[in-house]
Amino acid sequence: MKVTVLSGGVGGARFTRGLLALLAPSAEVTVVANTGDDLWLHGVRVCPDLDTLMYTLGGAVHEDQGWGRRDESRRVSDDLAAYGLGWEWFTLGDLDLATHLARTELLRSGLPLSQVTARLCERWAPGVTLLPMSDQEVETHVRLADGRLIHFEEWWVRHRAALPAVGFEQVGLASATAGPGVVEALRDADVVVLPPSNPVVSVGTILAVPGIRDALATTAAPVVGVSPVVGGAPVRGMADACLTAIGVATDAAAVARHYGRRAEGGVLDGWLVDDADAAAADVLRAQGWTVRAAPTLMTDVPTTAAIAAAALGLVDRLP
Ligand code: GDP
Ligand code: FO1
Ligand code: CA
Repeated sequence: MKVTVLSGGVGGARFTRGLLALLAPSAEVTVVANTGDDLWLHGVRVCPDLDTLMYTLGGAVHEDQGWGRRDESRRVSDDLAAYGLGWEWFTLGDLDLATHLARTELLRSGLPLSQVTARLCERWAPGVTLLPMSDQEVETHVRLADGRLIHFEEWWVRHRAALPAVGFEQVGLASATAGPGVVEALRDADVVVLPPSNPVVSVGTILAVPGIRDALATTAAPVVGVSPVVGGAPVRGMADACLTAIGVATDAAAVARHYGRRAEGGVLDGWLVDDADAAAADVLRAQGWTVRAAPTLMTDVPTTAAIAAAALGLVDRLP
């Protein structure tokens, strides 16, 4: 079975880990990763969601943080701070820095990000084909209510998304194309999954890359999603601030409508919500949606495998 997942960082990576536990070794899983969080720092290219996916699926992630490496240290970061360089609120760990140095060296040698990612994955063996959404640089910036435009990571990490935002701009999007293998991975999949990732700055950014939304709308594969909002709130992080910035309510039904049903020009065929949102499921079902309510808190790998099974199970319920 070929499954293609559109993923941000922590949520998408944890979901994919469960999906692999459910399907391996028979399935071929391709993950199309958001690269809108990416940035240049100290002259190295940092790709947060690609790295969270690679580390999580490669067994090296700092589990509690959800990003960066286990057994990390910060000697270099602290010493850079002594020079007054970098962002004191954004730590590049010593081991993590090796990944950024390797990636930057390979990029400087002329390899596109997709080939660089494949090369880094030779070490980590994530068990999936990990594809950047684009080989071109696309960086999410946040349009603040006061008119300023700041990089997503500054808004998210420094300000914890507390500065009122009125929108997001993917700088570089106009000249970006879908990365190698991405459209094929959507076209040739047996199922496409939108995991519990940030619907605005992760999945939304991927869908904004020219060619990707069309591939999703036209693929023969059923497309199922898992709500990243439970009981009217994000499970972790500040996706509510992202949804509010674009005028979408933070609830499981509103996020589904934001993605849209494929029969109405959207991207979803089925939607999995948490048991806490059974009422939202009823509302959507009454409007023709194929929806299921189940436990969706990814507390451990077996639980997440069951969530992945519930999501894939939506395919059997499609009209
Ligand atoms: P990020 O890049 O680290 O922000 O990770 P993602 O883009 O993958 O987004 C994480 C999103 O998934 C957040 O909006 C969370 O609310 C949601 N999420 C995280 N953990 C869970 C979970 O266990 N269950 C569900 N349903 N959603 C989750
Ligand atoms: N998140 C933080 O909250 N604090 C950090 O200092 C931090 C450093 C960092 C370094 C490399 C990297 O790949 C990710 C890092 N993150 C950090 C996570 C970052 O916020 C991610 O983009 C999240 O997934 C948010 O989208
Ligand atoms: Ca992210």
